[in-house]
Amino acid sequence: MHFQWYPGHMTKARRQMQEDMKLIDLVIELVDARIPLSSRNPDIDELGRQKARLVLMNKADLANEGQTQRWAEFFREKGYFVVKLDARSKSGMKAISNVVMEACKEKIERDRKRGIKNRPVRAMVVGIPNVGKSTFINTYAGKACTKTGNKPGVTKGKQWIRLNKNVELLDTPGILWPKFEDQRVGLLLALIGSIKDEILNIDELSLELIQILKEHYPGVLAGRYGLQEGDAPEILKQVAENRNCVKKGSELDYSKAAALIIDEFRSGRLGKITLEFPPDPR
Ligand SMILES: Nc1nc2c(ncn2[C@@H]2O[C@H](COP(=O)(O)OP(=O)(O)OP(=O)(O)O)[C@@H](O)[C@H]2O)c(=O)[nH]1
Ligand SMILES: [Mg+2]
Repeated sequence: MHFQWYPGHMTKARRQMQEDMKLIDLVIELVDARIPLSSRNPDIDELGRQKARLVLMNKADLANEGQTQRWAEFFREKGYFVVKLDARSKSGMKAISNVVMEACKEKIERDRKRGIKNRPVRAMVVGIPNVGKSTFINTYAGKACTKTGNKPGVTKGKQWIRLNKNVELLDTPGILWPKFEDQRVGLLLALIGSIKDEILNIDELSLELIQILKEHYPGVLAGRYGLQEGDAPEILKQVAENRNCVKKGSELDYSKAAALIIDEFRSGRLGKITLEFPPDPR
């Protein structure tokens, strides 16, 4: 399967982000907890160097908890602050405020030594499309937030959202395009729904998903669809049979079965499933 993307957007977004970086202390990077590496654009490390870094493992409600834990440790070892998150839920937000202050401790200390008091930390949210940036900003900022408007002396036209007395957020999140010279990365992005389904071969995609499920989550497919976990095409056939996916003339409709499995994975109906695993032995 071959995936493609739109490099024109990439250059523009990157330039914009480079400018925005000059205004902030902290990069809040959202990744998808189901594919924590494939859902990040590694350029952010270059763009955000010398900034405090917070990785939010979003959609953690859909990911395997043990794997999310292991990924969190993976990122922490690399020097990022990490919070697991369901951006739709308000409950994780208090923890984030604390971690933001912790991540920006050095900046706050620097300010203090220079006699600057109570200058809010400025942060920017970044991440690939559909990772939950807008949801996060809405939940975190809530209704109580006030746009602080243009700040004279900073950059014209920048809107800041005042989260509380300590933190201001740039109100437009930075979009990072995923990188997929690596076809495996493209595949994983397609499975979580970050690439338009129209350009994908849904049957092939479902076979890849079945393969991962069979290997890392044995019994999940058997339990959900009442089948024997043989080879992937055989599993797809059984799903088509058991879920009555048929075309006119009672021929099996593999594409319908494929779409069904992928949809049930994406919506969490197959359970909490991580598709990518941290590099060290499990
Ligand atoms: N299950 C789950 N769904 C989430 C979570 N966060 C966001 N979503 C859903 O993911 C979808 C995309 O969320 P957005 O906030 O629009 O993502 P975005 O990063 O702003 O996307 P773009 O603006 O396209 O770059 C929406 O349907 C959200 O409801 C989460 O933590 N868990
Ligand atoms: Mg958005």
